Amino acid sequence: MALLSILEFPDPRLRTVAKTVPVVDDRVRKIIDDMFETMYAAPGVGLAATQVNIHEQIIVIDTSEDKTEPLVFINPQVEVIDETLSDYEEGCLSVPGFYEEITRPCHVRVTALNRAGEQFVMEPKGLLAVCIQHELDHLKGKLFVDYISNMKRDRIRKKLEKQHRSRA
Ligand code: QAP
Ligand code: CO
Repeated sequence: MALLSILEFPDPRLRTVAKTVPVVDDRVRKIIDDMFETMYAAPGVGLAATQVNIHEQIIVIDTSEDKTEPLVFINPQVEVIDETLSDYEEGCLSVPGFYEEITRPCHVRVTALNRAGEQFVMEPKGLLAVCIQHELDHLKGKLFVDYISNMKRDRIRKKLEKQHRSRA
């Protein structure tokens, strides 16, 4: 296993649209294992392949309290079941240190492949539903800061750019 480095906003590579995974083989399972290691180490509750500069449709999530419920979503499709909106204070490993209330549909249906390449369906609500929508956005090159005002996003961008300069 290996720790992967996480791209940070406003890195333009975070805007890449991910490709469909053609076949779920050992190459893909190695990426998944490295993504879990990276997410748990952070620590985080969700990570999309885009964030580690791999532009394929792969998401890992674990929203459980004791970090014992790893979920893998390959080539995920999301449909809204209940359009009722709910707010959640979201963060992102690619936007470290910043959190904002984001409004999204509260109940979705997700169809995806698991790490064995088998199709499954889930109908999450609550944090898991939020997390899946957030991670699916990454695969489309979208970030949670795209939903907030330009002024707030610019402020976050400037602070992160300053941190990146002082790190270089
Ligand atoms: C996405 O985010 C998410 O700023 C996953 O300094 C988050 O795991 C979806 C993290 C909330 C729904 C609700 C963020 C770690 C982790 C930070 C994460 C940080 C350290 C974020
Ligand atoms: Co994120």
